[in-house]
Amino acid sequence: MASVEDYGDYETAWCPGCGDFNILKALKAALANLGKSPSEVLMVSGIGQAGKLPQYLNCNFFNGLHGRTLPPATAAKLSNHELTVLAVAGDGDCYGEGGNHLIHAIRRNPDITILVHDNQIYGLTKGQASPTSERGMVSKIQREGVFNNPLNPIALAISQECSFVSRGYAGDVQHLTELLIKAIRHRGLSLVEVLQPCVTFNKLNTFKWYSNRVYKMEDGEYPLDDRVKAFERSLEWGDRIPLGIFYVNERPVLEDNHEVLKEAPLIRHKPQTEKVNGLIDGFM
Ligand SMILES: Cc1ncc(C[n+]2csc(CCOP(=O)(O)OP(=O)(O)O)c2C)c(N)n1
Repeated sequence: MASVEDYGDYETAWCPGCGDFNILKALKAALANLGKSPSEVLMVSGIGQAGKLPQYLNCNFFNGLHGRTLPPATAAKLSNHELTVLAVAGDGDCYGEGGNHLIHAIRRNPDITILVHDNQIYGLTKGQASPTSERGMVSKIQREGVFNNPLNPIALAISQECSFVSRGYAGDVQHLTELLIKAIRHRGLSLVEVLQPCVTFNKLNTFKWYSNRVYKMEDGEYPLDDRVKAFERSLEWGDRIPLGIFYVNERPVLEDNHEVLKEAPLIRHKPQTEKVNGLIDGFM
């Protein structure tokens, strides 16, 4: 049995009041609820305030380059598919620098969960607009307001038949915990997009702004494998912002396609030195 305490309680470098605290809280609660012990869990992150999250959890973690969260997470899952692998990223990290990796991870469908702290700003580098910043939002750099269209990550993920697509809110820990439990349990790539107010640099999308808009969709409002219905719902943004599971698409996961992984995780296979040397000799 695992408990929230097993995941530790560390001092953080986040600003007081940051939405990240509640995401950490929800994640610990979800992992404990699933009975996952820290040794069974691997967190992978890139760079950013969101990317620091694994450093505040007592479990295995790998901290890589900005935007490169998904490739090492996928590689780790293929090396030891018995691990519960979570990739943690900010909106800049996952949708900007790492946007290309997101698209290809969706195609490959490894059994990992992507947890995106979407504060609609680059937090660590002090408040430049990100791919999800609203048009017209004034930032320290975009003095006349953002010109570009924001990315809709939920619509993007559904359009590419991502295996599990959901949205939570850092202002509702209970709901986010439930979402994370379902996402981690789901076999296949699970996107958990979390609306996460940045209290220091995003003065537009505040806790109050979100709390006045978000509402929870009920599971079963429409069949969750109905891509067109899910897509319609994903376009809802403004006065009302839906939270919950948008789309579930059961499809083969990356690990299942590799014969060699059926015997045992790669890390338990004996090195086949002779065979490898033979292959190398063949190229000489
Ligand atoms: C390739 C690369 N580009 C830019 C940077 C500079 N950089 C570090 S963190 C960051 C922004 C992080 O924003 P986000 O991913 O949204 O996470 P947050 O800090 O808001 O949680 C940037 C631009 C970098 N380290 N590497």
